[in-house]
Amino acid sequence: MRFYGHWRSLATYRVRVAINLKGIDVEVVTIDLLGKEHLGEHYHSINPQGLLPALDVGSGPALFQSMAIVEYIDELYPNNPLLPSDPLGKARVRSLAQIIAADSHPLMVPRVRTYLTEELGLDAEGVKKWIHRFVRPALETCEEILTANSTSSPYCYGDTPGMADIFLASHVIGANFFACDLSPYPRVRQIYENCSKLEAFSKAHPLKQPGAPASI
Ligand SMILES: N[C@@H](CCC(=O)N[C@@H](CS)C(=O)NCC(=O)O)C(=O)O
Repeated sequence: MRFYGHWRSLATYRVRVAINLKGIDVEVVTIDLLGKEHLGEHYHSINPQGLLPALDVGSGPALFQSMAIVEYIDELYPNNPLLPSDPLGKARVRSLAQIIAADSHPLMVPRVRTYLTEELGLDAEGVKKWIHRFVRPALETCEEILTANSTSSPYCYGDTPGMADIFLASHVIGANFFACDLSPYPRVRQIYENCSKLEAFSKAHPLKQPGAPASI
């Protein structure tokens, strides 16, 4: 399988963690997000949406959308399951992941930030304010849900890391990139710290990828 991504992409990070948790080998291809390579003709032929990541599975069109890719990998490689086996557990994990993937992350992606600065004239402080405005509600909701679920489990659901943890971790990393104060979210921070102790998560961190700066 050929995996298209970029160090700066949080959605790429999610799939990278899933690949690491499953212990599978993929060919990694970097698409230069900062140089706008994802908007070029070559990448359009791989993912017509022009977004990272994408996974070429060797037959038919590549897969895109991190959640679909993570679930595909999970079904293909049943070791270290990323979703619970029961329908209710699955729905709970997907709900939490969607809070991040569908309702918060899309408001902080490069195309939105570019529009805010280039079309609406916001400066860096204005963009940061915007991002905090939309990152925080997801953190607040996750904190509330995860505290109500259980505070004894090391991860979002149960005793092993799964898809909810992957998406939550991507959001914490994004919040850190934009200097969002995480102190009001102790349960979220605790789960993120637990995940970060695992090599699958730590070695997938955006700032540990080739081409990434030491800090942002
Ligand atoms: N919902 C998509 C999000 C994909 C997405 O927005 N990716 C970002 C990087 S994290 C991207 O390619 N952005 C390009 C842009 O905004 O121009 C997923 O989960 O895969």
